[in-house]
Amino acid sequence: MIETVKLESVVADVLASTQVVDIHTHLFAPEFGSLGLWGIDHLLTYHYLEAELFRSAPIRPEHYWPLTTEKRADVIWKWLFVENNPISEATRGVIAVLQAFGLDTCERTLTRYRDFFRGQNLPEHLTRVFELAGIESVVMTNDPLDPEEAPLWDSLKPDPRFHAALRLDRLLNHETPYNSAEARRLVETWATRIRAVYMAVSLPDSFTFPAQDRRNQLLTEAVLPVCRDLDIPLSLMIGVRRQVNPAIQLAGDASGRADLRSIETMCREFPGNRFLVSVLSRENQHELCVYARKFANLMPFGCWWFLNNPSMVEEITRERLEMLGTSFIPQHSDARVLEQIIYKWRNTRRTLAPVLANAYRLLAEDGRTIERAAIQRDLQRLFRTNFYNWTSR
Ligand code: RAT
Ligand code: ZN
Repeated sequence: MIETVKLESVVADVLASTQVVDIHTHLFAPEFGSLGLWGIDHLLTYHYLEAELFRSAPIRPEHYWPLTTEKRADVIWKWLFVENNPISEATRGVIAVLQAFGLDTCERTLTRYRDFFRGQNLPEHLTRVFELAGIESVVMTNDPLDPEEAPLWDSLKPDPRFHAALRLDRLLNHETPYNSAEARRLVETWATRIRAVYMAVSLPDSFTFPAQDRRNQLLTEAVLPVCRDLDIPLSLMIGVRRQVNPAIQLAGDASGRADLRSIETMCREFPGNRFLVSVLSRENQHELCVYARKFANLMPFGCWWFLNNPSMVEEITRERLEMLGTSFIPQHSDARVLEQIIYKWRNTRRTLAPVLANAYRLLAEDGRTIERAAIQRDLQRLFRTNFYNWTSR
């Protein structure tokens, strides 16, 4: 039995030793070569930091984009790390990564950091990064219509620590020549070929289902039947408003509240399908939990993108624990640059330890004896087996 005052340190300890599955990232296995980003220049030119740059530096987007990646990284370091204190979540993350490698975090220029990353051998570095992050495996984002990525699959077999996920944004959100039968063949061939653990699409806040549009038709006639036949979930990431400010490129997307009655309809009308769902708007979080209580084929996951900040993660996870127990997946990293998994998972553990400990404290106060083994079982479920049970049935 654990004394109440020790709960938080026991939870933190169990969390630290739980090897998580990172169920949504934009990372690539090393076999994909230059598609996989790592190192200081990519860490600094992450679009979360680019959005912050234009608020703190006297540089306009049209003068930033023509620069090389190294020059962009120099500008970001100067304005967000030297001229200002890096206290935002995304900037602090870079500091945490440097510290994890034992580097001085106060350099005025990037020379030493560049030397360090240039000196790393990728396979060993990758293993070290996974260890530092406490990660067992990650899920990539694999777009069958990406002209750079698709041909690579002809000749490669990814490192088994990287699972594939078939991303359908181009197919479902862009104009493409595929009719339903062709789309069905495309997703079936690709999901099988890359052994996709799920299919995924990001959707605008205006997404409605059912509706008389091409996206609905392809979902109903191609994507959902193939997911059901292959027995894999469909991941819906809802609430992104793409390119509200195109001048800042990838950093120019925003969020909006969606009507989650679409989720209700899909879960009810397609009981043979499973849905992983993440919503980008804070205002949609509670109703997502309500729908998850109604439909066992709905798995809420992650605190996505603008929600991956301690204040939001704390609030959303507390609500999910209260409403769903351990039947959800608390977080994914959305990392685009390898080393980001170090800080993103460190922050997740740091934020969630007190939230989980508080749930156990309340339970202890209400009369249940809390054992370490029971905490271990819960955390395994939250961070690993909810995902495995949903994807490898
Ligand atoms: O969080 C991000 O990096 C976004 O740009 C998106 O990639 C988002 O996560 C997505 O998968 O659409
Ligand atoms: Zn993403």
